[in-house]
Formats: sequence, C-alpha cells, structure tokens
Amino acid sequence: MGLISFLKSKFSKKKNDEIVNKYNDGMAKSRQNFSSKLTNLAGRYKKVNSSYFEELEEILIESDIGISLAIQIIEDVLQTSEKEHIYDPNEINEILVDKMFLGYASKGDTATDIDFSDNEMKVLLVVGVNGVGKTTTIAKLAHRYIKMGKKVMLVAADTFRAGAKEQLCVWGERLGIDVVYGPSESDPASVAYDGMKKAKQENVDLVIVDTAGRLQTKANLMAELSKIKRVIGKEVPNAPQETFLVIDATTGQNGVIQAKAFSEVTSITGVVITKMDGTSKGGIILAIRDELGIPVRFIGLGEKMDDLAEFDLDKYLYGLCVVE
Ligand SMILES: Nc1nc2c(ncn2[C@@H]2O[C@H](COP(=O)(O)OP(=O)(O)OP(=O)(O)O)[C@@H](O)[C@H]2O)c(=O)[nH]1
Ligand SMILES: [Mg+2]
Repeated sequence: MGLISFLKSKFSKKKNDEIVNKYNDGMAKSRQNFSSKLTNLAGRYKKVNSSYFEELEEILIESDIGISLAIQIIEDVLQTSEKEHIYDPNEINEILVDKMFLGYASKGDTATDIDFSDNEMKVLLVVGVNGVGKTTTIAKLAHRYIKMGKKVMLVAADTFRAGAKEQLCVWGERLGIDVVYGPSESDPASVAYDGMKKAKQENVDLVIVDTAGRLQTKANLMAELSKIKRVIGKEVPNAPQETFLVIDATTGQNGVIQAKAFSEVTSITGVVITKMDGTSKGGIILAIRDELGIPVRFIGLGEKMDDLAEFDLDKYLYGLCVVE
C-alpha cells in the first residue's frame, strides 16, 4: 500500500481529531496548490515519460521543496518507475509521496517534544529574524506546557525593539505566568541572567527566553546570541537544553538561508515553522530538513494561542497531499 492510501485510512476515521483538523485547515492553501497541480498533471498524461517527470520536478520546486531535494526525489521516483514498470501517472504520484516521506525521515532524528523526564529545569531559547513569529510562538508553547501541568516562566531578552517586553508581558498576563524583564536597551544577557536566577528560585519546569529579531547578516547581533547562551549556561547546568529557530513559511527559500546562517553561529535543536496557514508553498519544511537535518519540532497554523501543533510527518503529508 502506498503512503497516500495509508494516510487516507489512518486519518479518514479521525474526522473529529482536533490536531488532524488543525493541520488540514492550516495547510489548505498548500494542499490546494500542490495536490491540484498533481491531479492536473496526472490528468494530462496516459503514461508517464520524461516530460512528465520534468513537470513533476517543477511542481516540487514551486512548492519550495528545494532544488536539490526535488531532483533527488524525482530520480528516486524514476528509478522505482523503471524497476517496477509503473507508468500510470496516479500511481507515480503515490510513489512521489512515499519518496517525500523518505526525504524527511531518512535525515535522522525526528524527536519532537521537549523532554522533561529527568525533572531538571529546562531552558528554551527562541531565535530568528525579525517578525517571523518568535514571541507568538513562545506564547503558544507556554500555553501548551501549562496545559500539560508544567510551571512556565518567560524571559524578555528582546531589549531592542520598542514594545517587545510589553508584548511578552501581555501574553504573560493572559497566560497567568511570570515574565522577567529589564529596562529598555539593557544588555539582553543580563536580563537572561536575572531570568535564570528567578526561575531557579521559583522552581519552574520550563523557562522560555524571547530574543530580539536579528538579521542573519548582522555579525554583532549574531555574536550577542552566543553571549546570552553562555550566561544561561553558567547559571543553569546544560542549559539552554533547547534552542528553537523560528522560520516564517511565507519567506520561502530565504528560510533555508536563515537556517544555515543561524546554525553556523549557534547550535539549533529544532526549527519551528510559522504561518503555514499563510503560504501555498508548504514544501519548505522538507527543504530545511534536507539542507540542515535539523528536525522541525512545531508548526504554527494560525494566530491564536491554540494554533500550534507538534510536527508530525504523517499529518503534514496528509495535509499537503491528500484531498478526500
Ligand atoms: N497566520 C499566522 N500568523 C502568525 C503565526 N505566527 C505568528 N503570526 C503573526 O506574525 C506576526 C509577528 O509575530 P511576532 O510573534 O511578533 O514575531 P516576532 O518574531 O516576535 O517579531 P520581532 O520580535 O519583531 O522580531 C504577528 O502578527 C503574529 O500574529 C502563524 O502561525 N500564523
Ligand atoms: Mg518578538
């Protein structure tokens, strides 16, 4: 059984599953774009040939899957087609989704959630360029872990943008949790230091540190991240255990460039892709995974507090490829 059939049988029974529906709603634009192109292509050919594969490759590239992964996937599909004598376009499209699955899954670790099993305080540092959705994602993550019964604290280490700490404080109030902040334009590392001190005193389970949006091309701002990290590590052993890079799905291949630049200056343990609901090119997740191997941990599927889901490859591919 191909993956599409498997996903259909896995998820069609789950019409009332909140998370499956969230993926499906949030990925509607991408699905509309990607699967309608596949259906249209399959409808125009009785039997696949080299121009079919060229068009198929074009569809992958247009979906932001990335050129090198698109080429690799098409080569894999071609090989299977020849080896197993499969030339029916619909069957080829099924094989395509299998290969997309492998394109992600074969790149290593797929761990998603933060591991609280050792009962040590966890520190999560959130980084990314301006306006990608860092602060909103922090609020969504805090909401998620509060619901799981964790004690969460926020630290406003974005001392740069006017209104940044106020924005985080508004979220803190809504969530009913403490936010540690310092004076405007103070050193973000010193706010991080105060945050760690307070978090230890208060015995929190998870501290989430918000940072200023920084362009990957600004060396001094990128160096500042290392300083924030060092200070956190001095106060809390092994921290930050997690550093999430937030990437806006609507920025396309630029997201891959950002991911490369950030991972060169600091170790990233996970990527959060936001605004999946705002793009019709949902393939960006596969491109980032292909280029960097870093697992996508969460995806943002809307602006509300609940519009965040743990990344799940099956649900993602179902949301992207399957029309029922
Ligand atoms: N549609 C949609 N909008 C989102 C999502 N995540 C964030 N946003 C919106 O993106 C905008 C920017 O979000 P912020 O959280 O302020 O972004 P930021 O990265 O903290 O921005 P800076 O601190 O200025 O660098 C806001 O209008 C959010 O509501 C998402 O998953 N979907
Ligand atoms: Mg922010």
